[in-house]
Amino acid sequence: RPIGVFDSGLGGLTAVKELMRLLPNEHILYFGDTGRVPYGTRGRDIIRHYAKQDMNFLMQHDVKAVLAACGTVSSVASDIGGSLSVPYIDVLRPTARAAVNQTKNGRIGIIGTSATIASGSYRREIHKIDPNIEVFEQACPLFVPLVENAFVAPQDEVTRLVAQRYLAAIREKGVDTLILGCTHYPIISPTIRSVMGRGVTLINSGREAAAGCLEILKENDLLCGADSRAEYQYYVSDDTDSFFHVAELFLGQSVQGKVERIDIER
Ligand code: DGN
Repeated sequence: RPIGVFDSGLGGLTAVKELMRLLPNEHILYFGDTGRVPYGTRGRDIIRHYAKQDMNFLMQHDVKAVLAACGTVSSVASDIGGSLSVPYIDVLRPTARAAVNQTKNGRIGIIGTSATIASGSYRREIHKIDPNIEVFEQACPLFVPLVENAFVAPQDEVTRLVAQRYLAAIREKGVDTLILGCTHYPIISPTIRSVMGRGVTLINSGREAAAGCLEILKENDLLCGADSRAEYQYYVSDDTDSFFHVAELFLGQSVQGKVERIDIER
């Protein structure tokens, strides 16, 4: 049975990429809600409604675990996995833990969608682990559309200018660790890194979520055997063309013949 991963669009591929690396024998079934992206600028009820539909879609495909590879869903719909018959993992706890382990000066920056930052979710997770950490937050709502529209090259001037504008305040705070709290953001991490400077470690929420997923699968004895040959299948809710380009660029492998469009509202 596959691991089910979902996100509002391309962002969850940052978790998929890491799952492929950590668990090369596992089947992965991905759903990117490209027809309804972005989630991060919408209200709580809509985000919860979409997230439940996404989760149900994965469950219909008999997945053995669900990974909500989306900071926004993790932040405003943290309870939706409670009723599932399979393990449900989100990005918050593993990402907060990685950031707290990483920081030396106790100053952590968090960037995410507007909904994620307004929810205070990462701040709470960090303070559960260490209440003395100073946290600085910034919503970066233009990053998701930039990624979805393939403005992802490290030399892209538009993305760089947007990053400079968003990150200026957080840079001044002297953080040594920055949480990329939206799973889309690691796709433009070269730009974010060059704006933040070398002294700042970026924490990739997609990657940390994948590591969290590995832990849970192990605990529940759900890992495939070494003789299993991984298969990958991607579903999207809008045209597949726009997905191909960034997906292949980012994953470094072909997704031809593996992407199917579905109607999530059905
Ligand atoms: N990848 C989603 C997240 O991690 O928040 C992006 C949400 C959105 O659609 N803006």
